[in-house]
Amino acid sequence: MATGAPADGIDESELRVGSAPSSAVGVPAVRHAMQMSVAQMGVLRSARTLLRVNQKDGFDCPGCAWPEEERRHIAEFCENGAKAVAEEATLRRVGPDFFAAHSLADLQGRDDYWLGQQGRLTDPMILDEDATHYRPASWDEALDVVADELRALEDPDEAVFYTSGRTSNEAAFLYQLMARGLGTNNLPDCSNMCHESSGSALTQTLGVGKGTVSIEDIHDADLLIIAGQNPGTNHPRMLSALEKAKRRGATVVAVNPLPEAGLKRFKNPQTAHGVIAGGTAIADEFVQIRLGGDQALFQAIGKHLLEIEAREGGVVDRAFVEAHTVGFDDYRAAVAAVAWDDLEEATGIPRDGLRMLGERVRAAERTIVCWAMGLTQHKHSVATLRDVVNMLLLQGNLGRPGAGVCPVRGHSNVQGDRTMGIYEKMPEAFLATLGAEFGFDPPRAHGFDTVAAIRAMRDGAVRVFMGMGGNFVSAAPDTRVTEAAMRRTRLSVQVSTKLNRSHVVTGRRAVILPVLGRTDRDTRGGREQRVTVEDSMSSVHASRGRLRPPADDLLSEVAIVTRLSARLFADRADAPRADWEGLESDYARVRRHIAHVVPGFDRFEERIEKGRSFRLPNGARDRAFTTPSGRAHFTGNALQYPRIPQGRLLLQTLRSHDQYNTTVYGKDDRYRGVRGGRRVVFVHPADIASLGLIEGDQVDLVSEWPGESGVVERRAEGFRVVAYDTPAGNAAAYYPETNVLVPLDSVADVSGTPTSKCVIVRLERRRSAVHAPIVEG
Ligand SMILES: Nc1nc2c(c(=O)[nH]1)N[C@H]1C(S)=C(S)[C@@H](COP(=O)(O)OP(=O)(O)OC[C@H]3O[C@@H](n4cnc5c(=O)[nH]c(N)nc54)[C@H](O)[C@@H]3O)O[C@H]1N2
Ligand SMILES: Nc1nc2c(c(=O)[nH]1)N[C@H]1C(S)=C(S)[C@@H](COP(=O)(O)OP(=O)(O)OC[C@H]3O[C@@H](n4cnc5c(=O)[nH]c(N)nc54)[C@H](O)[C@@H]3O)O[C@H]1N2
Ligand SMILES: [Mo]
Repeated sequence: MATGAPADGIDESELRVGSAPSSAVGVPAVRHAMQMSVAQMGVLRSARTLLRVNQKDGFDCPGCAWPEEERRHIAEFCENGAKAVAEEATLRRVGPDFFAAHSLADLQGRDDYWLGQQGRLTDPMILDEDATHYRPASWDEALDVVADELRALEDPDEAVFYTSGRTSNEAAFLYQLMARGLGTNNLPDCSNMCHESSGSALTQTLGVGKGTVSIEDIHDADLLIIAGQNPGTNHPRMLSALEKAKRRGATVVAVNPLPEAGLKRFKNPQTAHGVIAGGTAIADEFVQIRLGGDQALFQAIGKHLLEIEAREGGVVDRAFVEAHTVGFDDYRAAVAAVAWDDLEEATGIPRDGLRMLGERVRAAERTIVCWAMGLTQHKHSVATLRDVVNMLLLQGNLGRPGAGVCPVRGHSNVQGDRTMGIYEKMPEAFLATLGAEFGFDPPRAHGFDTVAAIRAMRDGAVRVFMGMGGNFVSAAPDTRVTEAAMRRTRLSVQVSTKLNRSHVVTGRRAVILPVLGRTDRDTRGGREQRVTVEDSMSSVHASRGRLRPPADDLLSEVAIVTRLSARLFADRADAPRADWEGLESDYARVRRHIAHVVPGFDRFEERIEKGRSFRLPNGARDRAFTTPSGRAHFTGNALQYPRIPQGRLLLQTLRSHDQYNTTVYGKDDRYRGVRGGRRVVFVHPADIASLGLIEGDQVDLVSEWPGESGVVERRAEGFRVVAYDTPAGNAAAYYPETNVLVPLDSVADVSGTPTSKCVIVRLERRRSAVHAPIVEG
């Protein structure tokens, strides 16, 4: 039985490595986006579709969660947003014929790229026990199979309801209601693997687990620190905002082990300036930090500021600290105790450089720190982010214009899903209100997050796994363990737009429920419905799909959940009471319930009319901190950073320019100079030499993790070594091919996020290695 991303039979003979470009976006980006769009959906549909992205009364881009600018370009458009749209709006189809032609064994041998390229799912499909093929089913049969299995559970905690972050607010709200109606809080989500560390750190210190800045704040900041984020690929529209800030005089500092193209120079395809001239150099300073060195970096800045404060004063915003914070002394003691030698060792940056950065921060009037996965996917991520907050609090850089924290979210509605209650430990106030609204008693015991869910599945404690979108088996860590865990369930159910590995590595039985996507027209109860989403800056707005759906009787996520709920709860006295049919035929009725249950959504329907949006309350933004003390919390954190054993490398797993998480659009990574392959590992030239390798060698990546009875090894096979500008000792390779290396037990303290940016590996040269040269002259 095939396990893990299949390595054998993958042909990467076309792999070539050249030099990385010195700028991002520009005209080539538009050309690449158009090529892919036209290949997937033809010329007319491409034009019609791309003009609707992020326009008022259009649909929300399924790409990322970066907010729209107030004055929108005709096409509020970016290359990777266009690719995400094309991927969904494709004219290719996966229906009963496809499944008849491809056995499960055949599909298991394919990689994520091939699976994703096959097109949109059109029909409910069932995989019976021991069957070799999926078979088509009616909606009623498919939903009955799921409902029957859920009703047969002895204990509702034997079910797990996963959510990926594209799900609309309306669907997410009903989905969590269904899980809690059944009696479980087992609601893991992609956020557990993503920004959970941000949520944990910000809730503790600021009282709200979200960012505090608006897009205007970005424009108005005079110092922007972009740490652990690759916006040129993953949030390209953010570059326009950074460009605007720079035109107003802002300084941008990029903190990253890799010199990412988008951070170096940005050519805005929407301004003549960007196309004709050389574009804007985005980062004024590039701080090439060692993997996991960020806590040290922010401590160093804080230490510098406090040393100057002690000598000359005038650095710390005393009035703010006095009136709005607690814990200042703890923080001061912690950074006083840390040695400059350790800060240098952890960051790889000499103390002069650290102090110069401290001077930049000291001189700035308004500072914002933006971050993404480079800061959240480490063992000490929560402590790192607490130290980000500490640094900002010193100068009162919270709750005033042009200043604050900006965790840049991934999936387009991941933040909204959490607001709607997709969380294994929602607070009592939410649960009580939910119970009152629907006349039932929601469970209070905390549920499983993603890693806990995998453990429970592995141990045979879960009988039904349901995924509302996403690709659980590929996105989760420790692929072999996760796949075996999935196979122990009795039934796995995927609500999906496209085929992926979670449809072919399944429970004993499996159901595929195909679903409408963000771009598809959604007609229910005789009228066109819209849904809502929340962006990275807590702004909520409507999204309405316009395209003809891939199949006529495709259901929406909302309809799938209401129909399942009706089946689950019709004859149960202790279940939530709702008019399931009515909710399906009019999503405004779902929004009315949301308005009653979720704080900040009063007059919901009215506030999203005519393309309007509204921002959710955020105490920290107004210095009304919603912590128990009513103040922001400084914290004293011991310095942590990864130690790399002799002869080993520290590996980060990251995204190429040609993928959306586990959806691989193509095998190029233009901004890093890679073409035609993904099984590459980026290594510092000195490490290549000291490990006795040469560039182009084929190696296995072997991770080492201390288990109960000695070191446990995990292996990802057949990667070509590429010399790259990364700190010595640090390496990088693509996700999800490398998820097989991330041990399930290697998680961040407090948040439980898998440490995808911090895996100790050794490189083992393959004996039957391929030696064809890959480097272009
Ligand atoms: N086109 C496209 N857009 C996307 C996605 C996609 O896959 N494709 N995914 C979406 C999702 S869900 C998310 S969460 C976001 C992800 O957005 P990113 O977080 O930008 O994604 P990654 O590719 O994981 O990149 C991590 C970045 O952090 C750097 N880094 C790694 N470790 C460290 C460290 O220890 N310190 C510092 N300072 N930097 C470090 C890496 O070099 C890299 O530049 O993007 C979203 N948008
Ligand atoms: N090693 C490593 N692992 C990681 C990461 C990393 O950086 N390194 N990053 C982590 C992060 S940040 C995240 S967010 C997770 C992502 O984890 P997931 O969100 O689970 O994965 P995706 O690849 O985004 O899911 C793609 C699938 O979602 C389905 N889909 C797309 N649109 C829709 C829709 O509108 N509705 C429904 N119902 N389904 C839809 C399609 O079937 C598609 O195949 O992965 C995590 N895993
Ligand atoms: Mo994410």
